[in-house]
Amino acid sequence: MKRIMTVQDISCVGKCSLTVALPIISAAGVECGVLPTAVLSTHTAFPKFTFRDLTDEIEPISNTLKELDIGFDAIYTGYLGSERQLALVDKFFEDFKGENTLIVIDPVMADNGVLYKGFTEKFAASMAKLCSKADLIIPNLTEASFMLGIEYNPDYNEDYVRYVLKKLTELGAKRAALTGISLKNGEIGVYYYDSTTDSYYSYFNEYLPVSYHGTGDIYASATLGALMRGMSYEDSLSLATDFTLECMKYTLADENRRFYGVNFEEALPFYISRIPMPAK
Ligand code: PXL
Repeated sequence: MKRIMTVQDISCVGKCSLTVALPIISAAGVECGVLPTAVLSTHTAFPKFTFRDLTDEIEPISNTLKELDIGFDAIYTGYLGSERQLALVDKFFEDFKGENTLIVIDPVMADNGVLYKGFTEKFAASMAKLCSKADLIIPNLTEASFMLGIEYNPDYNEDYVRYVLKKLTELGAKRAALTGISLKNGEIGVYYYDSTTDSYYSYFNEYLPVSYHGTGDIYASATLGALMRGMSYEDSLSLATDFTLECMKYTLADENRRFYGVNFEEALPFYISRIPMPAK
């Protein structure tokens, strides 16, 4: 069985970061180690929240795992809260990157043209540097724009999306997938570029005129789970697109839905049904 390590915060309530990565990656049949970078009462879209930084724990935890000779088939990072954390995660990559260890970075920091609370353009530039180490990065167009230091352009066309993807891989990441891309009315999905083969791939599904928190984390977790189960990059990204849509449909159908996250739990059987089963 594959084992991965995911490095991101844990928000006690809010359905994002570790509270979605752990169940989704486990549902894929992959052991999910967790390195919590901070504990928050909720994610930062709530009107108030506590924030306990755990940066000082990262090094002792990684040193001890290293001494125990514990390795990982992938390292997946999500929401990281400071430049110091980026530096420690960089060191974590160096310490744990084996020949076949996949590095997947979701550079969580912005959406709809604006940075989330607490993030700066300087942080975005440092995140871009970390992304140079990745086998796959999964930003949205806002995050990609901040990392490239270009203006966010919501009126994009296909040529522009391809240009951004190429620029992202020129930062050093082998592959880049842009999420939330819509080139036709009524459709939304992913556009992907693999610099190792100089090839593009895109996949779209139904656009729903709603926006829910945490779907980026769900998307990245579902992609990683599928990749670890031997699915191709293209198939993993497509499955994550379909799964995220299912999560949103279950949420819309629930008259008691929470305002802060999606009903991903109800869509897990759909996700599992599309993952190749292991041999016994
Ligand atoms: O979903 C991304 C995310 C993760 N973790 C925390 C957040 C956010 C987005 O706002 O606040 C703490």
